[in-house]
Amino acid sequence: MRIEFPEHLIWGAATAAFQIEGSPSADGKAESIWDRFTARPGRIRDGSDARVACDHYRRYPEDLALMADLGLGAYRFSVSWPRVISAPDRGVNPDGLDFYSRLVDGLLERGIRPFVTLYHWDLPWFEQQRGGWDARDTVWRFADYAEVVARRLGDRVSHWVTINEPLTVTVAGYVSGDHAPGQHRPLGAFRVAHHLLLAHGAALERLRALVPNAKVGPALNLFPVIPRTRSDQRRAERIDALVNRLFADPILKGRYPRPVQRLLSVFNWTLQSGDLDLIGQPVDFVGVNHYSHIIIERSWLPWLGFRLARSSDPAALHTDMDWEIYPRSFFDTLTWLRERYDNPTVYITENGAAFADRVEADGRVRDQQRRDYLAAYLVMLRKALDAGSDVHGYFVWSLLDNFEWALGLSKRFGLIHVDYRSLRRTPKLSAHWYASVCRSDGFELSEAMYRSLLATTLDESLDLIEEHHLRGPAT
Ligand code: IFM
Repeated sequence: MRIEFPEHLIWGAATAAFQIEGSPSADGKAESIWDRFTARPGRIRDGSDARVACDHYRRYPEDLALMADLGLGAYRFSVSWPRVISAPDRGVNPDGLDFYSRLVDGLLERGIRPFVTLYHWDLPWFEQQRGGWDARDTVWRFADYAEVVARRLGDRVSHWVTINEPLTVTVAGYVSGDHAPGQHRPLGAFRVAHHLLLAHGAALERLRALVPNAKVGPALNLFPVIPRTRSDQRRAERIDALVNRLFADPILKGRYPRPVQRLLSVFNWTLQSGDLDLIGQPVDFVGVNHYSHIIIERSWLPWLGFRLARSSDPAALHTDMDWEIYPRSFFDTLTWLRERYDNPTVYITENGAAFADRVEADGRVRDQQRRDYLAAYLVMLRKALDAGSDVHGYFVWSLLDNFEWALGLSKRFGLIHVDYRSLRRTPKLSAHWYASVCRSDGFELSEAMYRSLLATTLDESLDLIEEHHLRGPAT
C-alpha cells in the first residue's frame, strides 16, 4: 500500500535558534530571556542549559550537509532577535545578521527553501527589562527588528513565520511560569496575548512593504478539544475559544471569539481602535504546529476542567512527552481549520514526537516508533488533502535532537540524534525513512507499520485509515 502526496507539497524539517545554536555570546549576541531563565536554579528539569545545545552556530555547515542528504525541500529555522539587535534601540549587530545570511545562502545552494521564523521565544533580556510582552512598545520594537531582518534576507527568503505558538508564550511564560520569563500573572495574560497578536500584524505589515513576494503567516499550535459527553459540549466550546480561537479568530476573522470577549473587556484594557485591523490583515498561510489534543474533564469552574493529551485509556500510547499518540486529532485540526476559516493555505510548520532514543552498539538509532508516528500522521494528512484541505508543506519537528525548553536536553525530537558530549550527529532510522518520503513524495505502508498504526489510531481513527485504501488489518 503506497501513500502518495502531490508533487507541489514541500517536505521540510524545523528547528529554533535557542534550541540548537549554542554560542550565547558569540559575535556580540545579547542575552535573551531564556539565557537568564536557564541560569536560574531549578528552572530546567534535568539541570541542563543551552549554552552549547547542538553547537549549530559553529557546526551549521555540517547540518546543511545533513539536510541535503535528507533531501529536504525546505528548512524552517528561527532568527534570534538578540543576535541581530544586541542593544536597546536599533543596535543592529552585523555579525549576528551575517550568520543567518550565510545560512540562507547555504540552503539555497543546496536547493532547500528557507522558511524564517522571526520570533521563537528568545526575547532580548533588555526588552524584558523594558516590560517584555506586557508592554505595548515591545510590539513596535519587534516590528523594527523584523524590518532589519527583512532588509537583509528578503532578497532571498520568501516564506516568513511571524510568531511561533503565541499560546505557549502566553500560557507557559505568563500563567504557569514554566517558560521564560517565568511569571504567574494570569490576569495579565490577555494583554500579553494581544501584544503578540499585534506583533504578528506589525511584522506582517513591514514584510509586505519590504519583500515583494513575501508569503507571511503565524505558526499556531492548534488542539482539537474533545468533549467526553454531550454535557461537556459547552465547556469544550469555551475552551476551544480560549486555546485555539483566541489567536486564530483575530488573525483570520479580525475579531476576538465571542466567548472570550467579556473576559477581554475585563482584563484586556489595552485594546485600541485599529488594533484588530492590524492583526486581521490577510495572511498568505496559516502555520500549524500539531502534537496533541485537549480532553475535557469535569470541573465546577466554567473556564477550567481540561487536560492536555494524557489519556486515561489504558490502551492509549504516549510519546516521551506524555502526549497521547492520536493521529485522528491531526485530521480533526485540519478539518476545523478548513471549515471554520474558509480553507486557508496551510503549512504544517511542526509535527513530530519525542522518544527515548539511543545509539546502539552498532552505531545506529532504531527509532521505529518515530517512523511509525510520522507515517500515521502523514496518513491523516493525506486524508485531509482528500477532504479538500489546502496544505502546501509539512515540517517535521525537529531536524536535530535539541534543547526542549524547561525539559532541557532530556527529550529527543530529532530525525538526527545528537550526542551532547561529542556533538556527533547520527541520522536515525526515521531520518532515512523521511529522506525517501522527501525524494518520492510518499511511502509504502508496510505490514509492520500498519500494525503499529492500528495500535496508535484507536477507535474512530481506524475507519479513516481503512477508508484510505486499506482493507482490514494485515494478518
Ligand atoms: O520544542 C518545541 C518547539 O519549540 C515549539 N513547538 C513544540 C516543540 C515540542 O515541544
